[in-house]
Amino acid sequence: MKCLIKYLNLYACNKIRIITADTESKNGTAPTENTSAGETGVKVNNNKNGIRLTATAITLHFNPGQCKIVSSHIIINRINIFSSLFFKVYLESIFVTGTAGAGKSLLTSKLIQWYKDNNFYPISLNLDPGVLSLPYEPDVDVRNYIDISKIMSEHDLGPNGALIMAADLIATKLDEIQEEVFGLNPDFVVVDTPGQIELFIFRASGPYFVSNFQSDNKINIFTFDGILASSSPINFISIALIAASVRLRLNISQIDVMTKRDLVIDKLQEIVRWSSRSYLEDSLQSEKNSEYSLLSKDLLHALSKNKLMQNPILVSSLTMSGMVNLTAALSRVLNLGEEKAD
Ligand SMILES: Nc1nc2c(ncn2[C@@H]2O[C@H](COP(=O)(O)OP(=O)(O)OP(=O)(O)O)[C@@H](O)[C@H]2O)c(=O)[nH]1
Ligand SMILES: [Mg+2]
Repeated sequence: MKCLIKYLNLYACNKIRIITADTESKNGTAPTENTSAGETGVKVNNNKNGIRLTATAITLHFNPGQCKIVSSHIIINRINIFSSLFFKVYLESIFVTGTAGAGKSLLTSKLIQWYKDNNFYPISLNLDPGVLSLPYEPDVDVRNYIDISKIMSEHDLGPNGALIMAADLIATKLDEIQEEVFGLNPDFVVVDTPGQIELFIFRASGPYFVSNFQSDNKINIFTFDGILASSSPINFISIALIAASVRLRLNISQIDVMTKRDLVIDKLQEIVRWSSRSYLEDSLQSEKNSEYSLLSKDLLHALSKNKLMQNPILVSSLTMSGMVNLTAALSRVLNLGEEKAD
């Protein structure tokens, strides 16, 4: 065992050095030997996958003239003994989908934060080639492989054409992205998907990526935009229809989430009541437009009959309310470990 730990220590230190060098050269701050110092420590932990080593690297950069530390950073990497010995990678993936502006990216960042706070090692993967700014720093970023402005100029396309082409190209970058994810060896990866849901879900590339991404477990969180979904029962049913289409297209386990809980506090009671089918049907009945009302009731009936209707978990990425319910539901599907109490 001692020998094994010694070998893994070396393996972990080497791996962390590669990650440090990579991060620094990407940031354009690769220091020379005499202006930097670092230390790597390795700790042994037990988890459900067996023994896991946590390697922590602390790097310091000096300004030699002023004898001053100009920057420092800590890199943590977890290495599973099983993955290093048998090359079996234990990886669980959480895809975050939903209509434009529903809150996918903010939820991705808060999920990463929540899991880090609870001693997991999650990483974020941004799959939106067109996004300009994100509320988190992605660990793996599709924009490093697909450049929208280059596509526009090289193929003489407008922004929409370039986005369609970029969405189609995502599948061709699967191997490189997968390798980058494996290189970080996370407990799980949270995947933030493109805003234009029709480009990701209804074209071939997105479902291809999801089904061919190598992972022990996969789940999709479908986000209902809380403001749109709560504005009327008909809107709620319309978004539930999109959620059902996504479930059929991706063909993996799905949890439905209603975002922006903090912005619909005054409607919470009503939304919760919609989880009762008969109450929702009564609410649809009282809609002014009787044609829409009838159609919505038929759709609700079809969704319920085929078990395609879920009660979405209400979550606020701003206040974090509902996050425990969401992570507990994820735990049940992914078996990530003990659930935390509220
Ligand atoms: N108050 C509040 N605002 C939220 C919440 N979730 C998202 N937002 C806001 O809603 C807007 C859209 O959020 P994003 O996370 O960018 O949504 P998205 O689905 O990633 O958007 P696209 O990728 O462009 O489709 C931002 O201004 C967020 O700050 C929430 O739970 N509460
Ligand atoms: Mg986004």
